[in-house]
Amino acid sequence: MKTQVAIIGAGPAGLLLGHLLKAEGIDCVVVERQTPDYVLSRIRAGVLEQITVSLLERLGLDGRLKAEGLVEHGFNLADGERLIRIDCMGLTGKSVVVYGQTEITRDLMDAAPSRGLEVIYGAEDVALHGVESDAPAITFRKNGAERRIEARFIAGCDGFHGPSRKAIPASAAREYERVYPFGWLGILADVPPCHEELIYANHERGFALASMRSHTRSRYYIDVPLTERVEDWSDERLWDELAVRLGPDAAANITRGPALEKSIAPLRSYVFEPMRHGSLLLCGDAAHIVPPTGAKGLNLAASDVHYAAEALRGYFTRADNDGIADYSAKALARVWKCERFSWSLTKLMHRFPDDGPFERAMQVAELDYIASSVAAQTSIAENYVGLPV
Ligand code: RFL
Ligand code: PHB
Repeated sequence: MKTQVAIIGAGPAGLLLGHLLKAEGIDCVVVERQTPDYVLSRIRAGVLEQITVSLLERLGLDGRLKAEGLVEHGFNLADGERLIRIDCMGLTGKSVVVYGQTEITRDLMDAAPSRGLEVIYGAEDVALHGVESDAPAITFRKNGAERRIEARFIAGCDGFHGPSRKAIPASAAREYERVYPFGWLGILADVPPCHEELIYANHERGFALASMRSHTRSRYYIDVPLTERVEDWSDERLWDELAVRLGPDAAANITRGPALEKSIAPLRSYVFEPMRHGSLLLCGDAAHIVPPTGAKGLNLAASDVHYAAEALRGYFTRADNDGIADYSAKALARVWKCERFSWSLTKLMHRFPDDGPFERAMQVAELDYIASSVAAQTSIAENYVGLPV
């Protein structure tokens, strides 16, 4: 089989790229290891920047997002009993939208057949070939049969553990990594949110986040040591901990309910350079990971895909190779700024096991400064709603 772009991974990055290319008349195929149900069962991001919303809008796939997404004009940083509101709309004129990654993926998946986007699920042992040539290929097994797709480009949208990044020789690459000494334990429940806006809390017992998916579905997180196991956290224990960490006002409004999902995700900062090698372009978590504190992972995947789609459009419709040549530098410039923001918000809002009184004093001083400075709040708001693409 031959196509113009072979896309590995049907997460948000792969599906968005597939739809954008199809909309430009560029031939592509998406190859995914898992089943559609498995992909949809992963509970992840919830906060969308304008770039992510506008890509769905451009594709005409924003119907449900417009109807069901919650527009958030601000969010809150809690420190003990103090709540610092970051008025994103007032400070930047922009907002974010709460709409689950699961729902975006579902919308993109559901629209694929009618847009002629072929997605091959259940592809085993996907391997990349000839990425340094102008005629790369991918091979895989599906229902026991060997398959091969020849393409002009491969888009590696296969997340942090996929094979794409590994197809780039170490001698041509550089990795940057920071692993954090805790993970986030998340709970999803069909209960109304405790607050109309998100609350990120730094409490002496640790971090907590109150988020949501709708007026009737809440998503909460606390940070836990990496040695912790989900089985040790009954719903009741987790609700008790959230009530303490989020502070008395939020606690008074928490509605408890049985967990629809509960899981622990490790926190990591990671960047792989370059994001293009020969005919292989990396997009999303395949090239970088941010700790979830800034709500940037999915949105960075969207901005990568935007740059990649532009570059591929230039190549196929105008025989212009400049976009492909510039893709890595352009994407990485934005990636590093989002890495910085996610890292700094993580440092500000978590109690690290090695931190002493000095580090805590620095957090308090920074939170005091943020509480009293419009400039500091504007800087946070500008990053949170999304830097320009
Ligand atoms: P994905 O979503 O991991 O999709 C990659 C796809 O590739 C497939 N794959 C393969 N396919 C074929 N062959 C192979 N060998 C393959 N190996 C893997 C996988 O099955 C999968 O379907 O990466 P993508 O598309 O780059 O999307 C990135 C986002 O998923 C991620 O950055 C966000 O979820 C991060 N994130 C958040 N981002 C935000 O923007 N806002 C948030 O509020 C937010 N909250 C979060 C988050 C991530 C979290 N976790 C669990 C890591 C909260 C959490 C808890
Ligand atoms: C979520 O709702 O899952 C969520 C929201 C904000 C974050 C991370 C995760 O920073």
